[in-house]
Amino acid sequence: MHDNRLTRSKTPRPGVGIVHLGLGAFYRAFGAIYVAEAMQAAGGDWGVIGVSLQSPGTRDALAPQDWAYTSVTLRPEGDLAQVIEVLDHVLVAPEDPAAVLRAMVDPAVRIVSLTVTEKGYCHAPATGALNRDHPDIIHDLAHDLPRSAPGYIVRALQLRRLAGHAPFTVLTCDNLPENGKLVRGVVLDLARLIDPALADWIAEKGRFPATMVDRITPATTQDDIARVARLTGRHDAAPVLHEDFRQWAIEDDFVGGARPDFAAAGAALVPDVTAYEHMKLRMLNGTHSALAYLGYLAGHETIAQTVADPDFAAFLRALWADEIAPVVDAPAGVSLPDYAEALFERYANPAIRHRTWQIAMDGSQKLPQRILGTLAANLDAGRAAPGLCLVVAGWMHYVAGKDEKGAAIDVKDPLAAQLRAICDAADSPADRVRGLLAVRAVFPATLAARIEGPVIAAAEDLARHGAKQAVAACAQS
Ligand code: CS2
Repeated sequence: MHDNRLTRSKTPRPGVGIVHLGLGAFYRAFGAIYVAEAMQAAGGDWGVIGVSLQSPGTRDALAPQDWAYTSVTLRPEGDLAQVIEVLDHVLVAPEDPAAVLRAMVDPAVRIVSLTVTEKGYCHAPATGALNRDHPDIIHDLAHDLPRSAPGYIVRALQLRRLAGHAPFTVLTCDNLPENGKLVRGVVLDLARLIDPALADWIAEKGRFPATMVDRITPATTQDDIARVARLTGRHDAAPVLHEDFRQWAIEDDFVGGARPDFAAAGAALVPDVTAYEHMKLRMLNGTHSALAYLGYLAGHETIAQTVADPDFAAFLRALWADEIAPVVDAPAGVSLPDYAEALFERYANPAIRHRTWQIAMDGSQKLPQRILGTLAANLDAGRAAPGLCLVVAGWMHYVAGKDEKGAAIDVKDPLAAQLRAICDAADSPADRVRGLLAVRAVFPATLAARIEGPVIAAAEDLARHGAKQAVAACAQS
C-alpha cells in the first residue's frame, strides 16, 4: 500500500546489549538516540531489543520498517528529520512473556533500561515502597511468567543467577525522585518475597544508577504521521516528534562498568544526580502539572497555548520565583532563574503541541514528587505557598471529571474510580478537598492536615471565579 514506506539502510547491525522495557515515544526520542549516537562515536554492541509491556501497536507499526523510525526535532525555525536504526526488534510482553525473559537472561545483555511511567513501578507514590496489593504484583508472586516491570526484572535476575551469569544493570529513565534507589527498593522487596537469597545476591551484585532525563516529547498523533510524510517524502507509521533540547545525567555505576559511551553522545556521567533530578522534577515537571490542570480547566489545549495566556505566564513565573526555586538546591554552576527562563522558552515553542490533557494523566502518581514535596518544604520554611495549593485544588477539580463549562473530562489515572467516587459523594468544594486529602496513597497524614485550610480556600476560589481568574489573582498577590 505504501510503496514509499521508510526502510532500513544496509548498514551492518550492532549486536544486542540492551533490553528496554516500555517502548513509548519518549524512549525512542531520547534514550535510543543517545545509544545510537554513542555507538556511532565510540562503537560497541549496544543494539536494543524494545519491549512493549501492554499493546502491540508500536511493534506492528515498526516491524514492516525493519524497526527503523524517524525522529523529528520540532524547532521554531522548522522541523528536522533523522532516521534512527538502533532497535534490533520489538517484543510484546503479554503475547510472549517467556521470550522477554529469554532476551533479558542472554549474557550479552548488560543493561535493562526502563521507561514505564510512574505507575509502572507498582509502588505507593506517597512512600516509594512496593505496593504488595497491586494486582500485577499479586500475579507475579504466584507465577513464573510475570506481568509487571519489577516482576520481569526479578524473574530475569533469578534466571541469570541460576545460570551463573552476572546481573544486568537496571537503568531507570522515569521522572521519579531518586529513581535508582526507588527501582532498587521495589526490586529487592519483590525478590525478598520470592527468595531471600536472591534478594541478597541482587543487593550485593546488582546496580541501579539514578538518572535525570529531559526532553519534551508529546504523544505522536495521526496528524504528526502525515506531517512527517510531507517532511521526508516517506511514510513512517510510528515516528517520534520532540523538542531540540535534551539532557541526561546518569550516575556512573554500572555492573562491571559496562555501558555505551553515553558521554560521547553528550550525557553527563556524574557521581550523584540528586541535585539535577530534584531541580528538574520541581522546576519542570512541577510546573508542567500545574499548567496541565489549571490550563485544561481554563480551556487551553496545549502547554504552548497556556503560557501564551498572560495570566498563566505571570502565574508560572511567580511559582518559579516565589515557591519552587527557593526550595531547590541547584547543581553546581546552574542558575535557577536562567533555568526557569529556558524552560519558559521551551514551553512556548509553537512547533510543539503538547496537550494539557496528556500531562494531566496519572496525577495521583505524579503529584507527590512534583508538587507536594515542594509544598511541604515551603511550609517547613514558614511560607504559605498559595500557588502550589491552587495547583492541588486544580487537580482536585480536574479529577472530579467536569470542566468549567460542565463538559466531561476523560480522567486517566490508576486511582480514577476511587477519586471520582470521593468527588461524587462530596456536596461542596470544601467537602471534596477533605475527601481527597484522606487518600493516603497520595497525601501523607501530616501534610494533609497542614494544607487543608489553604487548599479549601483555593478550591472555593476556583469554583467561584474559574482557573484563569484564580491564577491571575494568585500571581498578583
Ligand atoms: C510531562 C513529562 O507528561 C508529563 O507528565 O511533564 O513527560 C515531561 O514532558 C518530560 O519529563 C520532559 O523531560
